[in-house]
Amino acid sequence: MIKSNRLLMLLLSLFVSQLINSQSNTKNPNIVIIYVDDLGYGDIGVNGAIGVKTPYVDELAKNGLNFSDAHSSAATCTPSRYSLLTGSYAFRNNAAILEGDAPLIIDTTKETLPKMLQKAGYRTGIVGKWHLGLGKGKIDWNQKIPLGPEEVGFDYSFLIPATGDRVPTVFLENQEVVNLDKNDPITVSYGTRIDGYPWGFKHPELLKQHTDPYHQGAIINGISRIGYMKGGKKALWVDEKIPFVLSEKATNFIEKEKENPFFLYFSLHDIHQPRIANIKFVESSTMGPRGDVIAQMDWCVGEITKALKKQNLLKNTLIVFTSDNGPILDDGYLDYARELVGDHKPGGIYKGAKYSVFEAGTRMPTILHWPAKEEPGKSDALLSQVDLYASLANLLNVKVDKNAAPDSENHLDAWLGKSKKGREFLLEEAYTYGLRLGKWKYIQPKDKPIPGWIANKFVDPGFSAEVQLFNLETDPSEENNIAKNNPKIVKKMEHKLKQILK
Ligand code: NG6
Ligand code: CA
Repeated sequence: MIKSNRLLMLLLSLFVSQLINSQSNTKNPNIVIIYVDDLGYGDIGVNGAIGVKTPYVDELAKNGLNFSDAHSSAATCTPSRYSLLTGSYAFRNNAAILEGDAPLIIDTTKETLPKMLQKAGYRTGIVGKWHLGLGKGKIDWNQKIPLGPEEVGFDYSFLIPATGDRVPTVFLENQEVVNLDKNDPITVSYGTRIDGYPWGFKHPELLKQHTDPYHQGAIINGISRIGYMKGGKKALWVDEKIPFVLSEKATNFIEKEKENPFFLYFSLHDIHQPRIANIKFVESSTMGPRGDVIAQMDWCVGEITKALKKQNLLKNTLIVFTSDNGPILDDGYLDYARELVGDHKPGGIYKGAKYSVFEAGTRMPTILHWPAKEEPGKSDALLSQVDLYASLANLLNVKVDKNAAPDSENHLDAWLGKSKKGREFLLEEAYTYGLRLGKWKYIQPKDKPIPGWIANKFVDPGFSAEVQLFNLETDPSEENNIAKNNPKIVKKMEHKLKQILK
Protein backbone atom coordinates (compact mmCIF):
# COMPACT_ATOMS: atom_id res chain seq x y z
CA MET A 1 0.00 0.00 0.00
CA ILE A 2 2.71 2.43 1.09
CA LYS A 3 4.71 1.50 -2.00
CA SER A 4 1.88 2.15 -4.41
CA ASN A 5 1.20 5.47 -2.67
CA ARG A 6 4.79 6.45 -3.23
CA LEU A 7 4.55 5.47 -6.85
CA LEU A 8 1.44 7.57 -7.19
CA MET A 9 3.19 10.56 -5.63
CA LEU A 10 6.16 10.11 -7.90
CA LEU A 11 3.95 9.94 -11.00
CA LEU A 12 2.03 12.96 -9.84
CA SER A 13 5.15 15.02 -9.24
CA LEU A 14 6.50 13.98 -12.65
CA PHE A 15 3.26 15.08 -14.24
CA VAL A 16 3.33 18.43 -12.44
CA SER A 17 6.94 19.13 -13.40
CA GLN A 18 6.10 18.24 -17.04
CA LEU A 19 3.25 20.69 -16.87
CA ILE A 20 5.49 23.42 -15.49
CA ASN A 21 8.10 22.69 -18.16
CA SER A 22 5.64 22.81 -20.98
CA GLN A 23 4.24 26.03 -19.58
CA SER A 24 7.67 27.61 -19.42
CA ASN A 25 8.14 26.67 -23.07
CA THR A 26 5.01 28.41 -24.19
CA LYS A 27 5.39 31.43 -21.94
CA ASN A 28 6.57 34.62 -23.64
CA PRO A 29 10.34 34.55 -23.73
CA ASN A 30 12.49 36.94 -21.78
CA ILE A 31 14.24 39.27 -24.17
CA VAL A 32 17.83 40.40 -23.74
CA ILE A 33 19.51 42.71 -26.22
CA ILE A 34 23.25 42.74 -25.68
CA TYR A 35 24.31 45.88 -27.47
CA VAL A 36 28.05 46.25 -27.83
CA ASP A 37 29.72 49.55 -28.61
CA ASP A 38 32.00 49.83 -31.66
CA LEU A 39 32.44 46.08 -32.18
CA GLY A 40 33.14 45.14 -35.81
CA TYR A 41 31.80 42.26 -37.86
CA GLY A 42 35.16 40.49 -37.77
CA ASP A 43 35.85 41.03 -34.07
CA ILE A 44 34.24 37.81 -32.81
CA GLY A 45 35.68 34.32 -33.08
CA VAL A 46 32.86 32.85 -35.18
CA ASN A 47 33.29 35.62 -37.73
CA GLY A 48 37.01 35.05 -38.07
CA ALA A 49 38.63 37.09 -35.28
CA ILE A 50 42.29 36.21 -35.01
CA GLY A 51 43.75 38.54 -32.41
CA VAL A 52 41.28 37.80 -29.61
CA LYS A 53 39.20 34.90 -28.39
CA THR A 54 35.46 35.32 -27.68
CA PRO A 55 34.33 31.94 -26.30
CA TYR A 56 31.07 33.14 -24.72
CA VAL A 57 29.91 34.94 -27.83
CA ASP A 58 30.94 31.97 -29.96
CA GLU A 59 28.88 29.70 -27.73
CA LEU A 60 25.83 31.89 -28.39
CA ALA A 61 26.50 31.58 -32.12
CA LYS A 62 26.97 27.82 -31.91
CA ASN A 63 23.57 27.37 -30.29
CA GLY A 64 21.86 30.22 -32.11
CA LEU A 65 21.61 31.86 -35.50
CA ASN A 66 24.57 33.83 -36.79
CA PHE A 67 23.62 36.54 -39.29
CA SER A 68 26.03 37.71 -41.97
CA ASP A 69 24.04 40.61 -43.43
CA ALA A 70 22.31 42.24 -40.44
CA HIS A 71 22.79 45.96 -39.92
CA SER A 72 22.65 48.68 -37.37
CA SER A 73 20.62 51.49 -38.83
CA ALA A 74 23.59 53.88 -38.75
CA ALA A 75 27.37 53.99 -38.56
CA THR A 76 27.39 55.87 -35.23
CA CYS A 77 25.96 55.30 -31.83
CA THR A 78 23.14 57.74 -31.07
CA PRO A 79 21.41 57.28 -34.46
CA SER A 80 21.56 53.47 -34.21
CA ARG A 81 20.22 53.44 -30.65
CA TYR A 82 17.51 55.88 -31.58
CA SER A 83 16.34 53.58 -34.37
CA LEU A 84 16.55 50.46 -32.24
CA LEU A 85 14.33 51.93 -29.52
CA THR A 86 11.89 53.88 -31.70
CA GLY A 87 11.64 51.86 -34.92
CA SER A 88 12.25 55.10 -36.75
CA TYR A 89 15.17 56.15 -38.95
CA ALA A 90 17.52 58.57 -37.23
CA PHE A 91 17.35 61.18 -40.01
CA ARG A 92 13.69 61.77 -39.16
CA ASN A 93 14.84 63.33 -35.92
CA ASN A 94 18.28 64.54 -37.01
CA ALA A 95 19.69 62.14 -34.45
CA ALA A 96 23.46 62.58 -34.32
CA ILE A 97 26.22 61.91 -31.78
CA LEU A 98 25.22 63.78 -28.62
CA GLU A 99 27.28 65.58 -26.04
CA GLY A 100 27.04 64.44 -22.43
CA ASP A 101 24.58 67.17 -21.40
CA ALA A 102 22.24 67.01 -24.40
CA PRO A 103 18.48 66.78 -23.88
CA LEU A 104 16.56 63.55 -24.46
CA ILE A 105 15.95 63.06 -28.19
CA ILE A 106 13.16 60.48 -27.91
CA ASP A 107 9.60 61.78 -28.01
CA THR A 108 8.08 60.59 -24.73
CA THR A 109 4.53 60.90 -26.01
CA LYS A 110 5.15 58.12 -28.50
CA GLU A 111 5.34 54.37 -28.05
CA THR A 112 8.85 52.90 -28.02
CA LEU A 113 10.21 49.36 -28.10
CA PRO A 114 10.27 49.12 -24.27
CA LYS A 115 6.79 50.66 -24.00
CA MET A 116 5.46 48.14 -26.49
CA LEU A 117 7.01 45.40 -24.34
CA GLN A 118 5.49 46.89 -21.18
CA LYS A 119 2.14 46.64 -22.96
CA ALA A 120 2.86 42.95 -23.43
CA GLY A 121 3.43 42.56 -19.69
CA TYR A 122 7.19 42.81 -19.62
CA ARG A 123 9.32 44.33 -16.89
CA THR A 124 11.91 46.43 -18.68
CA GLY A 125 15.42 47.47 -17.73
CA ILE A 126 18.44 49.13 -19.26
CA VAL A 127 21.92 48.67 -17.90
CA GLY A 128 24.84 50.47 -19.56
CA LYS A 129 25.40 53.09 -22.18
CA TRP A 130 22.46 55.41 -22.91
CA HIS A 131 23.69 58.26 -25.16
CA LEU A 132 20.20 59.39 -26.14
CA GLY A 133 20.19 62.57 -24.09
CA LEU A 134 18.57 63.32 -20.73
CA GLY A 135 16.27 65.99 -19.39
CA LYS A 136 14.75 68.91 -21.23
CA GLY A 137 17.53 71.44 -21.41
CA LYS A 138 20.02 72.35 -18.78
CA ILE A 139 20.51 69.29 -16.61
CA ASP A 140 20.80 69.62 -12.84
CA TRP A 141 22.91 66.57 -12.04
CA ASN A 142 22.18 66.98 -8.33
CA GLN A 143 18.48 66.14 -8.64
CA LYS A 144 16.53 63.33 -10.17
CA ILE A 145 16.69 64.00 -13.92
CA PRO A 146 13.15 64.53 -15.19
CA LEU A 147 13.33 62.90 -18.62
CA GLY A 148 15.16 59.69 -19.42
CA PRO A 149 14.76 55.93 -19.65
CA GLU A 150 11.74 55.87 -17.34
CA GLU A 151 9.74 58.15 -19.64
CA VAL A 152 10.96 56.12 -22.62
CA GLY A 153 9.60 52.88 -21.15
CA PHE A 154 12.19 51.40 -18.82
CA ASP A 155 11.10 50.36 -15.33
CA TYR A 156 14.71 50.26 -14.20
CA SER A 157 17.82 52.03 -15.41
CA PHE A 158 21.50 52.03 -14.53
CA LEU A 159 23.37 54.24 -16.93
CA ILE A 160 26.54 55.52 -18.38
CA PRO A 161 24.82 58.77 -19.42
CA ALA A 162 26.65 59.33 -22.74
CA THR A 163 30.07 57.86 -23.54
CA GLY A 164 33.15 57.00 -21.52
CA ASP A 165 35.02 59.87 -23.12
CA ARG A 166 32.41 62.46 -22.13
CA VAL A 167 31.64 64.02 -18.76
CA PRO A 168 29.98 63.49 -16.38
CA THR A 169 31.83 60.25 -15.62
CA VAL A 170 29.25 59.05 -13.11
CA PHE A 171 26.57 56.38 -13.13
CA LEU A 172 22.88 57.20 -12.90
CA GLU A 173 20.49 54.76 -11.25
CA ASN A 174 16.85 55.50 -12.01
CA GLN A 175 17.96 58.94 -13.18
CA GLU A 176 19.86 59.92 -10.05
CA VAL A 177 23.62 60.11 -9.73
CA VAL A 178 24.93 57.13 -7.77
CA ASN A 179 26.92 58.06 -4.61
CA LEU A 180 26.29 61.76 -4.96
CA ASP A 181 27.52 63.81 -2.02
CA LYS A 182 25.22 66.80 -1.61
CA ASN A 183 28.18 68.77 -0.24
CA ASP A 184 30.10 68.27 -3.44
CA PRO A 185 27.58 69.08 -6.18
CA ILE A 186 28.25 68.31 -9.83
CA THR A 187 28.53 70.92 -12.56
CA VAL A 188 29.10 69.98 -16.19
CA SER A 189 29.88 72.26 -19.10
CA TYR A 190 30.43 71.70 -22.79
CA GLY A 191 31.04 75.32 -23.65
CA THR A 192 32.72 77.47 -21.09
CA ARG A 193 35.70 75.94 -19.33
CA ILE A 194 34.92 75.54 -15.68
CA ASP A 195 37.34 75.08 -12.81
CA GLY A 196 37.14 71.71 -11.20
CA TYR A 197 38.93 68.71 -12.64
CA PRO A 198 42.13 69.88 -14.36
CA TRP A 199 42.10 70.20 -18.14
CA GLY A 200 43.99 67.86 -20.44
CA PHE A 201 45.74 70.53 -22.48
CA LYS A 202 47.06 72.23 -19.34
CA HIS A 203 48.17 69.13 -17.49
CA PRO A 204 49.52 66.53 -19.89
CA GLU A 205 51.66 65.23 -17.02
CA LEU A 206 48.50 63.89 -15.36
CA LEU A 207 47.47 61.73 -18.32
CA LYS A 208 47.62 57.94 -18.62
CA GLN A 209 46.85 58.19 -22.35
CA HIS A 210 47.70 61.12 -24.56
CA THR A 211 44.98 62.33 -26.85
CA ASP A 212 43.88 64.54 -29.72
CA PRO A 213 42.71 68.17 -29.51
CA TYR A 214 39.09 67.09 -29.02
CA HIS A 215 39.52 65.18 -25.76
CA GLN A 216 41.27 67.89 -23.76
CA GLY A 217 38.65 68.65 -21.11
CA ALA A 218 38.33 67.33 -17.56
CA ILE A 219 41.01 64.85 -16.50
CA ILE A 220 39.38 62.12 -14.47
CA ASN A 221 41.17 58.91 -13.54
CA GLY A 222 44.13 60.05 -15.64
CA ILE A 223 42.06 60.41 -18.80
CA SER A 224 41.03 63.72 -20.27
CA ARG A 225 37.49 63.72 -21.59
CA ILE A 226 35.26 65.78 -23.83
CA GLY A 227 33.65 68.52 -21.69
CA TYR A 228 34.42 70.08 -18.32
CA MET A 229 33.32 68.99 -14.89
CA LYS A 230 33.40 70.03 -11.28
CA GLY A 231 32.44 68.16 -8.11
CA GLY A 232 30.94 64.72 -7.60
CA LYS A 233 34.23 63.23 -6.46
CA LYS A 234 32.64 60.32 -4.58
CA ALA A 235 30.40 59.54 -7.53
CA LEU A 236 33.12 59.18 -10.17
CA TRP A 237 33.29 55.82 -11.83
CA VAL A 238 36.54 53.92 -12.15
CA ASP A 239 36.86 53.04 -15.83
CA GLU A 240 38.66 49.79 -15.07
CA LYS A 241 35.71 48.56 -13.01
CA ILE A 242 32.88 49.43 -15.40
CA PRO A 243 32.46 45.93 -16.85
CA PHE A 244 32.08 44.44 -13.36
CA VAL A 245 29.64 47.08 -12.19
CA LEU A 246 27.46 46.76 -15.27
CA SER A 247 27.48 42.95 -15.30
CA GLU A 248 26.48 42.90 -11.65
CA LYS A 249 23.60 45.33 -12.19
CA ALA A 250 22.42 43.32 -15.20
CA THR A 251 22.53 39.99 -13.39
CA ASN A 252 20.77 41.52 -10.38
CA PHE A 253 18.00 42.66 -12.70
CA ILE A 254 17.67 39.13 -14.10
CA GLU A 255 17.49 37.66 -10.61
CA LYS A 256 14.97 40.19 -9.42
CA GLU A 257 12.68 39.82 -12.43
CA LYS A 258 13.06 36.08 -12.93
CA GLU A 259 9.37 35.38 -12.30
CA ASN A 260 8.18 37.88 -14.92
CA PRO A 261 8.87 38.01 -18.56
CA PHE A 262 11.53 40.72 -18.71
CA PHE A 263 13.32 42.81 -21.26
CA LEU A 264 16.91 43.69 -20.52
CA TYR A 265 18.77 46.13 -22.75
CA PHE A 266 22.37 45.45 -21.75
CA SER A 267 24.37 48.13 -23.41
CA LEU A 268 28.09 47.59 -23.03
CA HIS A 269 30.72 50.24 -23.47
CA ASP A 270 33.92 48.22 -23.68
CA ILE A 271 35.19 48.72 -27.20
CA HIS A 272 34.51 52.46 -27.22
CA GLN A 273 37.40 54.64 -26.19
CA PRO A 274 38.89 55.25 -23.72
CA ARG A 275 39.86 51.62 -23.68
CA ILE A 276 41.24 50.79 -20.32
CA ALA A 277 40.86 47.10 -19.73
CA ASN A 278 40.71 45.79 -16.20
CA ILE A 279 43.95 44.09 -15.18
CA LYS A 280 42.09 40.76 -15.45
CA PHE A 281 42.01 41.26 -19.23
CA VAL A 282 45.21 43.18 -19.91
CA GLU A 283 47.28 41.28 -22.49
CA SER A 284 44.52 38.73 -22.95
CA SER A 285 44.63 39.39 -26.68
CA THR A 286 47.47 39.92 -29.11
CA MET A 287 46.06 43.28 -30.20
CA GLY A 288 46.71 45.53 -27.26
CA PRO A 289 43.93 47.53 -25.58
CA ARG A 290 41.30 47.14 -28.30
CA GLY A 291 41.61 43.36 -28.24
CA ASP A 292 41.75 43.25 -24.43
CA VAL A 293 38.45 45.09 -24.13
CA ILE A 294 36.89 42.72 -26.66
CA ALA A 295 37.88 39.87 -24.33
CA GLN A 296 36.43 41.89 -21.46
CA MET A 297 33.15 42.35 -23.36
CA ASP A 298 33.06 38.59 -24.00
CA TRP A 299 33.41 37.97 -20.27
CA CYS A 300 30.40 40.24 -19.63
CA VAL A 301 28.38 38.21 -22.14
CA GLY A 302 29.36 35.11 -20.20
CA GLU A 303 28.09 36.67 -16.96
CA ILE A 304 24.69 37.13 -18.56
CA THR A 305 24.41 33.64 -19.98
CA LYS A 306 25.56 32.18 -16.65
CA ALA A 307 22.98 34.21 -14.74
CA LEU A 308 20.22 33.06 -17.09
CA LYS A 309 21.37 29.45 -16.80
CA LYS A 310 21.44 29.69 -13.03
CA GLN A 311 17.80 30.80 -13.02
CA ASN A 312 16.93 28.11 -15.54
CA LEU A 313 15.94 30.78 -18.02
CA LEU A 314 18.49 30.44 -20.79
CA LYS A 315 16.33 28.20 -22.95
CA ASN A 316 13.36 30.51 -23.10
CA THR A 317 15.24 33.78 -23.34
CA LEU A 318 15.58 35.41 -26.71
CA ILE A 319 19.04 36.97 -26.76
CA VAL A 320 20.06 39.32 -29.52
CA PHE A 321 23.79 39.98 -29.52
CA THR A 322 24.92 42.82 -31.76
CA SER A 323 26.72 46.17 -32.00
CA ASP A 324 25.76 49.80 -32.60
CA ASN A 325 28.24 50.65 -35.33
CA GLY A 326 31.36 49.40 -37.04
CA PRO A 327 34.77 48.96 -35.46
CA ILE A 328 36.75 51.96 -34.43
CA LEU A 329 40.52 51.83 -34.37
CA ASP A 330 42.63 54.47 -32.61
CA ASP A 331 40.31 57.47 -32.43
CA GLY A 332 41.54 60.25 -30.27
CA TYR A 333 43.36 58.45 -27.49
CA LEU A 334 46.81 57.15 -28.25
CA ASP A 335 46.27 53.78 -26.65
CA TYR A 336 48.69 52.04 -28.99
CA ALA A 337 46.17 49.40 -29.88
CA ARG A 338 47.74 47.01 -32.37
CA GLU A 339 44.51 46.09 -34.07
CA LEU A 340 45.93 46.21 -37.55
CA VAL A 341 48.94 44.03 -36.83
CA GLY A 342 48.64 40.51 -38.20
CA ASP A 343 45.58 39.14 -39.97
CA HIS A 344 42.82 40.28 -37.64
CA LYS A 345 40.28 42.27 -39.63
CA PRO A 346 37.92 44.25 -37.37
CA GLY A 347 35.40 44.70 -40.19
CA GLY A 348 35.86 41.20 -41.61
CA ILE A 349 36.10 41.24 -45.39
CA TYR A 350 34.08 44.46 -45.47
CA LYS A 351 35.43 47.88 -46.22
CA GLY A 352 35.20 50.86 -43.87
CA ALA A 353 34.69 51.13 -40.12
CA LYS A 354 32.68 53.19 -37.66
CA TYR A 355 31.48 56.46 -39.33
CA SER A 356 31.69 54.88 -42.78
CA VAL A 357 28.95 54.33 -45.32
CA PHE A 358 30.86 51.32 -46.61
CA GLU A 359 29.54 48.00 -45.37
CA ALA A 360 31.70 47.67 -42.26
CA GLY A 361 30.07 50.83 -40.89
CA THR A 362 26.74 49.10 -40.32
CA ARG A 363 27.13 45.38 -41.04
CA MET A 364 27.19 44.10 -37.49
CA PRO A 365 28.13 40.88 -35.81
CA THR A 366 24.61 39.64 -35.03
CA ILE A 367 23.47 36.53 -33.23
CA LEU A 368 19.99 35.50 -32.16
CA HIS A 369 19.92 32.84 -29.47
CA TRP A 370 16.63 31.25 -28.42
CA PRO A 371 17.05 27.51 -27.94
CA ALA A 372 13.36 26.94 -27.15
CA LYS A 373 12.22 28.11 -30.57
CA GLU A 374 15.06 28.26 -33.00
CA GLU A 375 17.35 25.87 -34.84
CA PRO A 376 21.03 26.84 -34.70
CA GLY A 377 22.63 27.85 -37.97
CA LYS A 378 23.55 30.76 -40.20
CA SER A 379 21.53 33.23 -42.15
CA ASP A 380 22.38 35.76 -44.84
CA ALA A 381 18.98 37.48 -44.72
CA LEU A 382 19.24 41.24 -45.15
CA LEU A 383 18.06 42.69 -41.83
CA SER A 384 18.12 45.94 -39.93
CA GLN A 385 17.95 46.56 -36.20
CA VAL A 386 15.17 49.05 -36.87
CA ASP A 387 12.99 45.99 -37.55
CA LEU A 388 13.39 44.38 -34.14
CA TYR A 389 10.53 46.53 -32.82
CA ALA A 390 7.88 45.32 -35.31
CA SER A 391 9.26 41.78 -35.35
CA LEU A 392 9.09 41.43 -31.56
CA ALA A 393 5.63 42.99 -31.50
CA ASN A 394 4.58 40.37 -34.01
CA LEU A 395 6.09 37.60 -31.91
CA LEU A 396 4.15 38.77 -28.85
CA ASN A 397 0.95 39.56 -30.70
CA VAL A 398 1.05 43.18 -29.68
CA LYS A 399 -0.31 45.84 -31.93
CA VAL A 400 2.24 48.56 -32.62
CA ASP A 401 0.75 51.96 -31.87
CA LYS A 402 -0.25 53.66 -35.12
CA ASN A 403 1.97 56.70 -34.48
CA ALA A 404 4.98 54.59 -33.62
CA ALA A 405 7.80 52.79 -35.40
CA PRO A 406 7.21 54.12 -38.93
CA ASP A 407 10.25 52.39 -40.40
CA SER A 408 10.11 49.08 -38.58
CA GLU A 409 9.16 46.05 -40.69
CA ASN A 410 8.12 42.72 -39.30
CA HIS A 411 10.74 40.15 -40.30
CA LEU A 412 10.18 37.70 -37.49
CA ASP A 413 10.53 34.67 -39.75
CA ALA A 414 13.93 35.83 -40.92
CA TRP A 415 15.07 36.65 -37.38
CA LEU A 416 14.05 33.16 -36.29
CA GLY A 417 15.66 31.48 -39.28
CA LYS A 418 12.39 30.24 -40.77
CA SER A 419 12.91 32.33 -43.86
CA LYS A 420 15.99 33.50 -45.72
CA LYS A 421 14.22 36.55 -46.99
CA GLY A 422 14.62 39.73 -45.04
CA ARG A 423 14.28 43.28 -46.29
CA GLU A 424 13.98 44.24 -49.92
CA PHE A 425 15.62 47.64 -49.39
CA LEU A 426 17.82 48.57 -46.45
CA LEU A 427 18.97 52.06 -45.50
CA GLU A 428 22.44 52.67 -44.08
CA GLU A 429 22.86 56.08 -42.44
CA ALA A 430 26.33 57.64 -42.20
CA TYR A 431 27.67 61.00 -43.36
CA THR A 432 25.77 60.19 -46.49
CA TYR A 433 23.26 57.43 -47.22
CA GLY A 434 23.85 53.92 -48.42
CA LEU A 435 21.05 51.79 -49.79
CA ARG A 436 20.97 48.04 -50.29
CA LEU A 437 18.78 46.13 -52.69
CA GLY A 438 19.82 42.49 -52.56
CA LYS A 439 23.36 42.29 -53.87
CA TRP A 440 23.39 45.97 -54.90
CA LYS A 441 24.84 48.70 -52.78
CA TYR A 442 24.28 52.29 -53.74
CA ILE A 443 26.03 55.25 -52.11
CA GLN A 444 24.61 58.72 -52.43
CA PRO A 445 27.18 61.20 -53.73
CA LYS A 446 28.24 63.98 -51.44
CA ASP A 447 30.87 66.61 -52.02
CA LYS A 448 31.05 68.09 -48.54
CA PRO A 449 34.42 67.78 -46.85
CA ILE A 450 34.88 65.13 -44.19
CA PRO A 451 34.13 66.54 -40.73
CA GLY A 452 37.48 67.58 -39.28
CA TRP A 453 37.29 65.40 -36.22
CA ILE A 454 36.78 62.14 -38.10
CA ALA A 455 39.51 62.87 -40.58
CA ASN A 456 42.00 60.59 -38.90
CA LYS A 457 44.07 58.03 -40.65
CA PHE A 458 41.83 55.11 -39.73
CA VAL A 459 38.52 56.48 -40.92
CA ASP A 460 37.30 56.35 -44.50
CA PRO A 461 33.77 57.78 -44.42
CA GLY A 462 33.22 56.35 -47.87
CA PHE A 463 31.53 59.22 -49.60
CA SER A 464 32.63 60.94 -52.75
CA ALA A 465 31.25 63.46 -55.20
CA GLU A 466 30.52 60.59 -57.59
CA VAL A 467 27.63 58.23 -57.29
CA GLN A 468 28.83 54.76 -56.27
CA LEU A 469 27.35 51.37 -56.99
CA PHE A 470 28.78 48.01 -56.02
CA ASN A 471 27.80 44.42 -56.64
CA LEU A 472 28.42 42.83 -53.24
CA GLU A 473 28.04 39.33 -54.62
CA THR A 474 31.17 39.64 -56.73
CA ASP A 475 32.72 42.56 -54.89
CA PRO A 476 31.91 42.37 -51.17
CA SER A 477 34.68 44.81 -50.29
CA GLU A 478 33.30 47.61 -52.44
CA GLU A 479 36.37 48.08 -54.61
CA ASN A 480 34.88 48.51 -58.09
CA ASN A 481 32.40 51.28 -58.61
CA ILE A 482 30.16 50.07 -61.43
CA ALA A 483 27.64 52.91 -61.35
CA LYS A 484 28.50 54.00 -64.89
CA ASN A 485 27.75 50.56 -66.36
CA ASN A 486 24.41 50.20 -64.56
CA PRO A 487 22.42 53.39 -65.04
CA LYS A 488 19.06 51.62 -64.61
CA ILE A 489 19.89 50.20 -61.19
CA VAL A 490 21.36 53.54 -60.13
CA LYS A 491 18.15 55.27 -61.16
CA LYS A 492 16.03 52.76 -59.30
CA MET A 493 18.08 53.15 -56.12
CA GLU A 494 18.14 56.94 -56.36
CA HIS A 495 14.41 56.95 -56.71
CA LYS A 496 13.90 54.63 -53.75
CA LEU A 497 16.25 56.65 -51.54
CA LYS A 498 14.38 59.83 -52.41
CA GLN A 499 11.15 58.12 -51.46
CA ILE A 500 12.53 57.02 -48.09
CA LEU A 501 14.01 60.41 -47.30
CA LYS A 502 10.89 62.33 -48.26
C1 NG6 B 1 33.17 61.57 -31.40
C2 NG6 B 1 34.42 61.43 -30.55
C3 NG6 B 1 34.72 59.98 -30.31
C4 NG6 B 1 33.49 59.23 -29.83
C5 NG6 B 1 32.33 59.48 -30.75
C6 NG6 B 1 31.04 58.85 -30.29
C7 NG6 B 1 35.99 63.20 -31.16
C8 NG6 B 1 37.20 63.53 -31.96
N1 NG6 B 1 35.57 61.97 -31.27
O1 NG6 B 1 32.81 62.91 -31.45
O2 NG6 B 1 35.75 59.89 -29.36
O3 NG6 B 1 33.16 59.62 -28.53
O4 NG6 B 1 32.11 60.87 -30.85
O5 NG6 B 1 31.06 57.51 -30.52
O6 NG6 B 1 35.45 64.04 -30.43
S1 NG6 B 1 29.72 56.72 -30.51
O7 NG6 B 1 30.02 55.33 -30.67
O8 NG6 B 1 29.11 56.98 -29.23
O9 NG6 B 1 28.94 57.23 -31.64
CA1 CA C 1 29.37 53.16 -30.89
